[in-house]
Order: sequence, then C-alpha cells, then structure tokens
Amino acid sequence: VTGTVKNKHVAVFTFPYSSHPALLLTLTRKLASAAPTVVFSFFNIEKSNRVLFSGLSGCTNILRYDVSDGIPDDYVFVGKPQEDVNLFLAVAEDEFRRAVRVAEIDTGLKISCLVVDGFFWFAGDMATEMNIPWVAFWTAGACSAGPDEEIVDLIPGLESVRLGDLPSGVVMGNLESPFATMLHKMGRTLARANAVPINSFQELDPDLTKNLSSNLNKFLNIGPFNLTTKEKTSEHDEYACISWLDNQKTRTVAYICFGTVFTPPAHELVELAEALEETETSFLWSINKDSYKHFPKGFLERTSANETGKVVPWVPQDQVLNHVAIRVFVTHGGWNSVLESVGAGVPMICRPFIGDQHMNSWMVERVWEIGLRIQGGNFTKRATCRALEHVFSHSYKRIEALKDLAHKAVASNGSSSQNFKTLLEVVTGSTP
Ligand code: U2F
Repeated sequence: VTGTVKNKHVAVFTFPYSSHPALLLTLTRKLASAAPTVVFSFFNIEKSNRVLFSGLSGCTNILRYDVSDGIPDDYVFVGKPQEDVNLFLAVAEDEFRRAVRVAEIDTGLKISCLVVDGFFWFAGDMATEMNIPWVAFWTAGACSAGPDEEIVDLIPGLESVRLGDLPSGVVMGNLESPFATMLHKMGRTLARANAVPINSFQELDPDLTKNLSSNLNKFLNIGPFNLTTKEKTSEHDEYACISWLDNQKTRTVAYICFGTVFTPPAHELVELAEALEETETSFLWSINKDSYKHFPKGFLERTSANETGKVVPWVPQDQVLNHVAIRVFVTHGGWNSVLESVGAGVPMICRPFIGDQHMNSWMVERVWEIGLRIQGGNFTKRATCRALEHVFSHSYKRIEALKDLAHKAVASNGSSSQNFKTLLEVVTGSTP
C-alpha cells in the first residue's frame, strides 16, 4: 500500500463465481478511489483473483488476498449441479476469517467494516463479533431480492410476478442444497446489515425500492455500474466486433449472448441459428468456442461469407450494445446484461435459465415493457422467428425513457450518486 497514510481497513468478501467478483471489484475500486486513506483488502479465490487483477493498475489502496476454493487436491468433479460452489461454501466462512487475520497482521490495521457479497449471511455474525458495520452488496436486481402461473401478491412492488419466476431454491426447487440454504440464511439475516447497496437505479423499480427501504437499513441503489465505470476488464475487442458492426446498417443486428455461466443446450442453438437464417437477421453472437460444433452444418461458413453473421467467443458487450447497428439483444436475462441493455436503450428477447434470470425476464416483458420472453420458455425455430419479427417491427418506447433515467441517476446530483455518498459514509465510518 503506497501513497497517503492509511487509517482504516475494510474487508471485501467476494462470492467467487460468474460476474460477482468483477462487480465486487468494481464497487471496491469506486470506494477505494473515493476514500484514499482507507485500505481495502479484497478476498477471493486465486483463480478468479488472477483474472481480475491481471493488468489492473492505479488502485494502490486495494490489497489482493487469495482464499481457498475448498476443492481438495485429489478431488474429481462428478458433474453435480453447483459442485464448485458447494465445495467453496463449505469452507468460505473459515477461510475468510483466516485471511482477515492475515490481512490485519500485514497492514497493522484492524478491520473497521465488512463489505461483502449479499449471499454471505455469516458476515452479520462476524461484524457483530468485531463490532463493526456490515455492508451486504446485492449484485442482482431488486426484483430478485425476494414457478407456475400463480401470482405472488405478498411482495409490495412485485404484484404481477408469477411464483414460477421467483428464483429456484427460494420457494421451490431443491430447498436443501447448500446454495438454497445460503439464500434462506441470507433472507433471514439481511435486515441486520447496516447497508444493502445494489447495482441498479431506484427509478427503475420505485415501488420495490420503497418496499425494500422499509425492510432494510439503507437500501441503496448505486448503479448502473456500467454507466459509471470507465475502465472495464471486459472491454477489449480482440475479435474486431466493432469494426464488423461499423459495416452493418443502422438498427439491423441482433446481438446474442447468454452470459458467463450458461450455454443453451445444443438443440436450442440449432433452432436459434435456423431462425436467424430463416428471418435473414444479421447477428453478432458471443458464445464459447466449444459450442461452435453444435451449429447447423455450414451455418458459420454461410453467414460469415455473406457477412450477415459473426460468431466469437467474447465481445466488449457494453460497447457492442451501444453501437448504432444493434437492434435487439437476445439474452439469458442476467442482471448485468439487462442493465447494460437498458443503459444502451436496446430491447431484449429473453431466454432465462436459472435463478433471478426468470424474474428479470418477467420484469423486462411485463413490468418495464422493454422486450419479450421467448414463447414456450426455450428456443424453437418458430418461437424465435416470431420473437425476432415482433421486435423488428415494434418500437419499444419505454426503453428510451428508462435509458434516460439510468443516465440521470448516475449524473453528479442523481439518485445513485447521492446514495453512493451515503454508502461511503457507512464504509469509512464517517456516518454522523
Ligand atoms: C450471473 O450472471 P452472468 O455472469 O451469467 O451474466 P450477466 O449478469 O449478464 O453478466 C455478464 C457480464 O459479462 C459481460 C457482460 C456482463 O457485464 O457485459 N460479457 C462481455 O463483456 N462479453 C461477452 O462476450 C460476454 C459477457 C447469474 F447467472 C445471473 O443470473 C445474475 O443476474 C448475475 C448477477 O448476479 O450473475
């Protein structure tokens, strides 16, 4: 740690999967640059830290600490759902406690605040023992902080949601899994957190914000992060997507991506690819290389030869969504993707897979009216053609209004900027 004398020490605990670590690091960087006299110790598994911190510069008051991923040396993965997550959760609390002691010795500073992924219910007890504040960062949307056609009317602000869209493991699904247990414990303890910041903006969900604000201490919308963070680890354009988009006509291209965790099953990739060719829709598709083999015979060759399609393993998504050639985002409805699409004013076709993605997609279609969910729940050629035809012939006026509100929220006097100041007071201990 270099520069100004440090007088406070904040611990950050990440849930080391999918986009969670990158978000926690973004939050940490925002806090660290606003509070240069505070040291932030960032605890994460080695594999994820290695990626996050490669090429990172200019954050002299952030210290990287690696914790164990809980995978025994001789362990052989058998393909159980969330196998890696479950192994990590079994050791997480002990590992964070151990690493905190190391960081305190290294810096000579006792931890004065815990800033943790909202999933980590145990941080509440740790903070109580240490007599310090606990900030529980919620990385998904407010709509998932709470199957079938039954309407849920017990959550103010979520009146029109069907039970089937609530994340699995909350009211149904495997309620005994370590992940579901974690969600339940989190639900029981979250109200004790001193602050619950969220990567969203309050104008998106005013009723939910009101509801959550009355149930939680300092429920603070401080996003969208994609509109406030300039340097992003994901922004390199290795596959020249932007110049490819430059050669496409305005508002003609479907951008397709299903996030960092899931790939649709092979037969759905085929149906989606066939629908693109059938409707002659130009597309840019981000998908891992292992999946290329599932595409219909000749699909990649045909579409690249006539320049109607480009398939790559990674794109600078935020830049892509903001490109004038993009007409629609075909997405899994991951929270970051939804926020980035809103920030760019691009309507969505959603094919949700797990967790909050169903809720997010429901909100996109029914509440915000900024896109639609694929009919029948998965990609068939027929449903996909209809969805594409609908989006291409329809104008989604509300997306422009929400885009505008998102940009206003992060402007210097906007709601998210004000909320960030409140959060900073909690984290740095300067709350009056
Ligand atoms: C989990 O979500 P994912 O990580 O699968 O998906 P997103 O929340 O949409 O985040 C994906 C991010 O990766 C970026 C993209 C997003 O910021 O811009 N990206 C990219 O830059 N280039 C690419 O080619 C591909 C992706 C979980 F599965 C969801 O249900 C949760 O909502 C989410 C947040 O908790 O975490």
